[in-house]
Amino acid sequence: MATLRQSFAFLVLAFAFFLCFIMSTGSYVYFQFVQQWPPTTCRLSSKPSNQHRPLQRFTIHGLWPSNYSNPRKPSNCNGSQFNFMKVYPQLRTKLKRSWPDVEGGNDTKFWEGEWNKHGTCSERTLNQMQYFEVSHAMWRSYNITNILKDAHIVPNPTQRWKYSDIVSPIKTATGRTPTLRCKTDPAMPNNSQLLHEVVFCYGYNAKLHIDCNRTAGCRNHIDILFQ
Ligand SMILES: *[C@@H]1O[C@H](CO)[C@@H](O)[C@H](O)[C@H]1NC(C)=O
Ligand SMILES: *[C@@H]1O[C@H](CO)[C@@H](O)[C@H](O)[C@H]1NC(C)=O
Ligand SMILES: *[C@@H]1O[C@H](CO)[C@@H](O)[C@H](O)[C@H]1NC(C)=O
Ligand SMILES: *[C@@H]1O[C@H](CO)[C@@H](O)[C@H](O)[C@H]1NC(C)=O
Ligand SMILES: *[C@@H]1O[C@H](CO)[C@@H](O)[C@H](O)[C@H]1NC(C)=O
Ligand SMILES: *[C@H]1O[C@H](CO)[C@@H](O)[C@H](O)[C@H]1NC(C)=O
Repeated sequence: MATLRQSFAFLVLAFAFFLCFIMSTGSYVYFQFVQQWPPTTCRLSSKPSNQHRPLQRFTIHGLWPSNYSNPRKPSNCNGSQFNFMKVYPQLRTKLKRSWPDVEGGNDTKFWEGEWNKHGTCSERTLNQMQYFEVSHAMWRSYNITNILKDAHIVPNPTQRWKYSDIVSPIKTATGRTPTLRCKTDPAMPNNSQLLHEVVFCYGYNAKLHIDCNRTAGCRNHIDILFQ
């Protein structure tokens, strides 16, 4: 009996330590690599429109260490602050192509914001330089713009797509299920949503490309516009 109680206490203690460990390491389980469609970002942006760059190609929004139970967490972890010098000139040139600030025009500020909010939570896995290098490599690994184009999914003011219409060609090309995120434009009819982002998921080390679970990024049973 005493043994049983002891082992129970031990289990409780071990579990408590485990929780502390998880919390203190900025617990994330996998990465969401988020690419955005700039025209949709710009359309719903609150920043001055003279700074908008609605590029007709998918660009990086961010690489987000994520938790299944709370996809918005963790964030703003206690890591090193953004240091522009870690983004050496060659990397900067690459990021200007893959990770531009399409709504505000200050790329560095965008990178800073993403690092401070998300990158700090996975710093033990990816230091600042690796965080940006790996993100750029992920962007290069598949060209979503071209994958969709090859499936005849191109910007169009009226054509409507089902969620699966857009996911299928990406899944075929990458071998993994992405997640889509949509935005609703209040100026548009109620029954439509705009494709905004395509998410790839990666394992804890940001190496293994894995299936994403479908999340509440797009509303169910409502067609998607890609404009
Ligand atoms: C991640 O999920 C676990 C399991 O639900 C939870 O205990 C933990 O607090 C979450 N971590 C963060 C940072 O949200
Ligand atoms: C862009 O943002 C960076 C980082 O926040 C800042 O240091 C820099 O002054 C900004 N540049 C301009 C032109 O506003
Ligand atoms: C995808 O292709 C388009 C044009 O074909 C190009 O503008 C874009 O930079 C490419 N993206 C990637 C990730 O290579
Ligand atoms: C939008 O749809 C909701 C139900 O989904 C309905 O209650 C509302 O009246 C609609 N609004 C407009 C402006 O069509
Ligand atoms: C998402 O998928 C992972 C891995 O397959 C699984 O462990 C997790 O329970 C799923 N979470 C949800 C919310 O479906
Ligand atoms: C970062 O946070 C604490 C509070 O700022 C600080 O003492 C230390 O610099 C770092 N550690 C943590 C956990 O906050």
